Amino acid sequence: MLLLSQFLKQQETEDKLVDLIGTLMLACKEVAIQLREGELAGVLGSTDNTNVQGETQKKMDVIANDLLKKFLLDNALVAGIASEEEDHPVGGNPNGKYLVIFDPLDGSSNIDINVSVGTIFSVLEIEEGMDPTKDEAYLQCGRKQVAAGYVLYGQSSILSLSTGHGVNFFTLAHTGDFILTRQQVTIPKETNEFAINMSNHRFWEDEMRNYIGDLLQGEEGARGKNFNMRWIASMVAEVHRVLTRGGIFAYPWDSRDSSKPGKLRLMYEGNPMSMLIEQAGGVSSTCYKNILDLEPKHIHQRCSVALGSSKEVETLLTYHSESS
Ligand code: AHM
Ligand code: MG
Repeated sequence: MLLLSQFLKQQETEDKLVDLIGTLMLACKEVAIQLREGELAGVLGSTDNTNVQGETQKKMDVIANDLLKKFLLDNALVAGIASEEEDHPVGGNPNGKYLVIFDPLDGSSNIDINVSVGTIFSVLEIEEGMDPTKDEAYLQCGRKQVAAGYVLYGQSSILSLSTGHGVNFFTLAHTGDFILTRQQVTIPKETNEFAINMSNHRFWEDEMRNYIGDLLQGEEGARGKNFNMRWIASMVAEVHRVLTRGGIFAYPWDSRDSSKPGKLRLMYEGNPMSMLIEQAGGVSSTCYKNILDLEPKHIHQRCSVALGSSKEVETLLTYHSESS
C-alpha cells in the first residue's frame, strides 16, 4: 500500500509540489464529505446566483469553490488561483510559486441526481514579473502545466494525477488517505466506444457529422465495426472511463453560439484533461490543433475538445484535414 505523498516522493517530485497537491486533496476530501451527505447536509439544489459563464450556480458549485479557494489561499506556496466559478483570479502569497486553476465541480447538472461529478485542477508556476491577480499571469500554454488532475466523486473518490511522468490513480480510503490503486495508466489505442451529446448533431460541422455518421453505420459502413455510445454529461467521468478502458470523448464546436469555440473551457477543462490524456498515451485535439499547443487569450476561453484512444482520435482528425 502506497500513500499519495509516499508515491510522489518515490517519483522524486519536488517537495513544494507534494505539499501543494496535499493541500488540494484536503479540499477535495471536504468536497467528497459534503457530496456524500447530500440532502442530509442541505447542499443540493441551486442558488439564485449566475456565474461568469452565464450558468445558474448550484449550491455545491459554490461550496466546492469556497473550499478550494480557502485551502489553497492558506498555503503560502500559492501565488494565486483562477476558478471557473470566479469572474477574476484571486491573488494569494506574493512570494508563492504556484498558480492553481480549477473547475471546482465539473458536471454540475448531475449533482442533484446523484451521478458522478468531479474537481478538475491545473497547476502552473508563476512567471517572473507577473501579477497573480491579473488574467495574463494564467494565460500560459497547456504544455507548461507542472501538474494536472481531477478527483472523481463516484462510487469511490478517485484522484487521477499527472506531474509529467505518466498518470496514476489513487483511491480515497476510509482513513482519509489517497492510496495508489493504478499505476502508469495507458489508454488502449483502439476503441469501439464514443461519447458525444448527440442532441447537438444539427449544430455540428459537416466533418463531425460525417465521422459520427460512419460510426453509426456500424459493421455495414466505412468503419467496418460496431460502436457503442455513452454520455454521462460529466467530463470527469467520461475522461475517467477513457483513461480506464479507452474510448473517444468529444464536445465539438457547434453553431448555437458562433462567438464561442465550444462549450468546454480551455483553462479549467481542456488543458488539464489533455495533459492526462497525452500522459496516458492518448490524443487530445480541437479537431484542428493539439489542445496543449493552444496559446490562451482569455481566462474563461472555450475550446472544442476531442480526446481519447490515439488511433480513433487520429481517424476523426482525418475527416477534418481532408476538408481543410
Ligand atoms: P460544467 O462545468 O458547468 O459542469 O459544464 C461542463 C459539462 C461537462 O462536464 C460535460 O461534458 C458537459 O458539460 C455536458 O454537457 P451537456 O449538458 O451538453 O450534456
Ligand atoms: Mg466544468
